[in-house]
Amino acid sequence: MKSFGNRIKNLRKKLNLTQKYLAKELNLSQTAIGNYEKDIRFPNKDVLILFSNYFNVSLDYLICGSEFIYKKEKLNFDLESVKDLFLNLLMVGKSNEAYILIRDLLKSDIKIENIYIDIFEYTLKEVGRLYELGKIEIYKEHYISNMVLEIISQISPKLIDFNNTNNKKVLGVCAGFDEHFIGLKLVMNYLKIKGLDTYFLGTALPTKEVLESIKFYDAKYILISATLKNSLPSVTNLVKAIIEQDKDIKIIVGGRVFNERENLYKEIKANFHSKSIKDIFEYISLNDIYSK
Ligand code: B12
Repeated sequence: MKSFGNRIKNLRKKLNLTQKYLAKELNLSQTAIGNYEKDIRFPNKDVLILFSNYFNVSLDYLICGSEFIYKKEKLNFDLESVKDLFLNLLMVGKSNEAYILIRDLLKSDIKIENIYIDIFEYTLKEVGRLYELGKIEIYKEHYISNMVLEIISQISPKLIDFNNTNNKKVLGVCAGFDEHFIGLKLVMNYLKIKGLDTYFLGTALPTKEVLESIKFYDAKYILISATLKNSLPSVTNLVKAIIEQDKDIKIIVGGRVFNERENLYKEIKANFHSKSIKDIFEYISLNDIYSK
């Protein structure tokens, strides 16, 4: 039978929380959480109640590992309806409610990676589509894009699991003066959830700085994003400079410019391109089986 420490650790991992984050939420020290999880110490009654309320599990389950795990009915969500609810809340300016919805989802069975793909990615793309069709005002597109970014950063402490990094270092940068960084940020955060060591460098970075950052962070992969058509020369030059400095690094390109022309990435000598966030992770995990 699993120990008390195992049960606490599993409950924490299920919510994608770090020990540090949980300690802060419960006003305990990170060392105390670590000691409970390793069964070095056993909590007193008050701390047991704290765990029981926080994870919504019975004391019976915590102490004896009994069958009846959840105290109250578990939160149940249907992703299809939730994604539209999230978008609609943002459409009418209710960002607090949208945030609370995501916080509740994090306590359900839905995986955080699905929240990224089915809710955040869906919302941003839908807003972009509606904007291009002239069906929503520019201020709404700006507001919603910014709120999604804010919600992503509010939940991001839960993403970092220091025990889960596999040391594949991945840099991400936008091409030239392209300010469309949301797509790349989404990709980078997803990779972070999957345990990769990510470094998001943002926009408008001179080539020399990108090259230095590759050495400094000892990057094995670099992701370059380009949305504007006139960003292509910058990506081409950057890819060339990177290959001259480091033949082993894998260069992955993406964004609208590459989505519109399937084999463009090969023409500029990058190793890989995909529109799908999951494919990018798969490529990195399996290393080069898709490339060339
Ligand atoms: C939001 C937005 C903005 C925001 C950007 C906010 C930000 N910080 O990112 C702001 C307001 C800054 C902006 C500015 C401009 N924009 Co704008 N913008 C958009 C809009 C509405 C949505 C883009 C978006 O966020 N999509 C959602 C994300 C999730 O999708 P994505 O970027 O494609 O990313 C996905 C994939 O492509 C992939 N991906 C992305 N990057 C990478 C990288 C790698 C390595 C990989 C593997 C994958 C990958 O993963 C993502 C996940 O799904 C689009 C319209 C649209 N439908 O796209 C116009 C659009 C891109 N913008 C456009 C234009 C013209 C501009 C401006 C010139 C407008 C102006 N006159 O000022 C400026 C340019 C500023 C600059 N120097 O870059 C045009 C581009 C036309 C073109 N092809 O050149 C578009 C298409 C609108 C249009 N039809 O006119 N914009």
